[in-house]
Amino acid sequence: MTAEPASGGRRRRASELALFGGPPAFAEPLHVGSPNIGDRDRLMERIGGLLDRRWLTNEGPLVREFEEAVAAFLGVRHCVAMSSGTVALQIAIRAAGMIGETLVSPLTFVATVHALQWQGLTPRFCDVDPATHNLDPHRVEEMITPRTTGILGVHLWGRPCAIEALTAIAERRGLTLIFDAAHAFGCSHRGQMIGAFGRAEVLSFHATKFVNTFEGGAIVTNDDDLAERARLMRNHGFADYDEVSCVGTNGKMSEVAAAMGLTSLEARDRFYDDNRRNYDAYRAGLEGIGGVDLIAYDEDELCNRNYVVIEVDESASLARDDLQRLLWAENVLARRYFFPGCHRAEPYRSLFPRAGLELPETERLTGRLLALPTGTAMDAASIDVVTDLIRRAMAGGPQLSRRLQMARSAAADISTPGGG
Ligand code: T4K
Repeated sequence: MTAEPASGGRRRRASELALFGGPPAFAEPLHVGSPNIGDRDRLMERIGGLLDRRWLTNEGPLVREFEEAVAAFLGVRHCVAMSSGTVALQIAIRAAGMIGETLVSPLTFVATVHALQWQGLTPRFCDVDPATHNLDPHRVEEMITPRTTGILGVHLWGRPCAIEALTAIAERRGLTLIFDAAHAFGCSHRGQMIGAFGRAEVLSFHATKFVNTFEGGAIVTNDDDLAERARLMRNHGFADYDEVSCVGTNGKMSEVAAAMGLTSLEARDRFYDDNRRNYDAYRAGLEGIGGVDLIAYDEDELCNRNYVVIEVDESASLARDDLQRLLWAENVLARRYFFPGCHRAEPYRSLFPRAGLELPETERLTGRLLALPTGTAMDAASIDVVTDLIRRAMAGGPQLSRRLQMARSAAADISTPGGG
């Protein structure tokens, strides 16, 4: 499936924008995170097989095959598949024996931080490097106290953290280092696939991810003991029939999820290619628009480019939120990932009301970032329309800003009791 521009790709004047009453540029919504889907026949064949076997979950053959395929692809000894990336994070934290205070980036999906809190740890928000959007190792070093026991790095947008610097800090200061690699499946760092760094890395195979299992996740690690503990914990602690060896939960991946995972994995070359094509089309289309910067990926590394993210800075003639409003009216459902930052989400906002003061880069970025639709559902023609909308919006300048302001006031008026 590809997106269908409703305007037939025709360039539109500012007065024709949907926000001001024109028809939307796209008849159907374009989603950030629209799933990448592999070969349907192969998927149906696998689903037929699991139904015939009557083996639906609990370490079935498809899950084992998926785990082996992921471990081989990443060049890592163990892959322990889970029901979601969130559960995989929770189990990784517990299986690594983490307790106490852990330094974590606030510029991430809230699941990263919730996993620490859920396990009874205390997240300590540490600012990011504005160039990479990942933990700034200098800030990490400065924030370590006698209570610090771990670091949870996030390879945001699939761009690797400062892995060497964080590893050196963790070793020197005796901290446990794990990575949230939810965005980074299929990405490499210095020629080595993400997955083998730190004590463990956690993948997400959610529907919106590069490779998906509908819902799913995994812990990948070269640590034999950690992998063994994680396997027990994901299945209620069962070491054998009737033998429970530790506290556990239900974090198992189902067979139908693994069927989707194997089928997605087989299609990964197409996913890489489509995302690369989309990214290049965005880069060409956004070229030269003042105040709008597309985040860059390292051309020397393997990269899934599953997130196309722009930074809209103060020099742009429209603010990020106005641009988003304008795009939504056109059915381009751009997302403000990860606004407003985890430190401003509950319970962290109440627990750490002053956290923002120590997070200037995060605060700045959460006001600027906008994720645009990509993935196999997008095509270059639709991206041309999207980038043209952005170009027009930015060229509309103060006049467009005023019209947006008027549109906002009118909306507020309507929602006010007694308003017109
Ligand atoms: N760590 C990081 C860094 C993460 O980004 C995530 C998840 C996790 C950990 C946790 O992993 P999981 O437990 O989820 O495996 C979405 C995803 O639900 C979430 O998995 C993902 N990160 C996050 C970045 O995006 P929301 O709250 O934005 O979901 P929602 O419902 O708004 O959907 C996202 C977009 O995808 C929408 O534009 C609609 C579109 N979509 C979604 C689904 C499910 C589709 O087009 N088709 C679909 O089937 O969190």
